[in-house]
Amino acid sequence: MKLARVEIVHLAIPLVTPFRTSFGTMTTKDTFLLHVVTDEAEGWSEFAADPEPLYCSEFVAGAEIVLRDFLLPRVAALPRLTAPALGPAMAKVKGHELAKAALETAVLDAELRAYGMSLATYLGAVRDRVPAGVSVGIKESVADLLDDVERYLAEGYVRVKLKIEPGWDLVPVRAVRERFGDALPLQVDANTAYTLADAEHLRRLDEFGLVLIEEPLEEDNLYGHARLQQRIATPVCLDESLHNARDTASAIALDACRVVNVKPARVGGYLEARRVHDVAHAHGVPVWCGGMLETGVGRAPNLALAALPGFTLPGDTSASARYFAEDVTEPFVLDADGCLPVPRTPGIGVAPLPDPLRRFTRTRRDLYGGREGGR
Ligand code: OSB
Ligand code: MG
Repeated sequence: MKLARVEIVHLAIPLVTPFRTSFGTMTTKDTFLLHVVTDEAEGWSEFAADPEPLYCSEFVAGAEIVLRDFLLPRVAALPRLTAPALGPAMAKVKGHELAKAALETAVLDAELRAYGMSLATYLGAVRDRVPAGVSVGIKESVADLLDDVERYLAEGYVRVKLKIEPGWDLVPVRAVRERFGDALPLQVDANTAYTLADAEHLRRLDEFGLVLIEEPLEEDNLYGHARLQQRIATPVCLDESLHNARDTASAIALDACRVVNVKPARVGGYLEARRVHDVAHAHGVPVWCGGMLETGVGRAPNLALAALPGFTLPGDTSASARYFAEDVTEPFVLDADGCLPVPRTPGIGVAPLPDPLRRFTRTRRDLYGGREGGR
């Protein structure tokens, strides 16, 4: 394939309900799609981070510059454009995994469309549908939280994740356990809000039989997570700390993580995400697919990944209606067993619908080729 044009499409889509975590509150999904045009096919992807670097160090405006000035010139210079060539071509640019993932995914979508192969088949999916969990934000009151969890369970979600932070942990977890019982698969996510000094406090979560506690400590503290794991029975799961397959292997070897949350964007794309899966699976460590409140463009490829054999726990990929009244793609809908279908048409299996795309678009610019910004 040959690269003809790369377009960036900034979107803002209102969330159906504000999503509060220990790092901030989101009311709108405000990000960009990448649209890659080649001589053979077109591809789409979604940038996973937000306008502010609060979940991770990357952010929307910074990623646009990184793509335009550092990643696209290297990728455009490839003699043959193919997704597996992108990682090596971009390797000299340090970090910026989420920006790299966006470019690789759009190229992979185009490449697989040209071949007529689905991403699920390409990655090695073994399932046609994947069980859906739901991530529930921090609420104003426990009563509000119980109402939300009740509604999600009625909709069919098979496991619940509660966002926690100091001051919103034992009480909401106890309330959900008491109301919905011990059989509910329940887990928590702190998004780095605690320190190792909180170990005794976090140990009090052990009595609730949680599936896992996600990213309790600092992003760059594998050692601290290993120390914490020695003091608590709840399995530690890492999200923010894992940037590639190698540090996943390190974290497993240190016993800093007994469960792995794979977010393809956080590890630089689907090819590295598959390697993360392979490393964890080879060690018998359960893997699940995380989310970033993606539109359908970001959710579709996550469903393909979550269909791999090592994904033995339900992930955070929820139905479209959990996020948006209207999505930019055809909506994903839960089936009667609380599962979402794995897209099976070529590439990522979805593309933005022209009408919602137009209405949710704030700006479109060419980052490569086209009329502006071509080089
Ligand atoms: O830490 O998993 C996280 C959303 C945005 C940023 C970080 C996280 C999350 C979620 C929601 O927990 C996952 C989803 O429903 O997409
Ligand atoms: Mg997380």
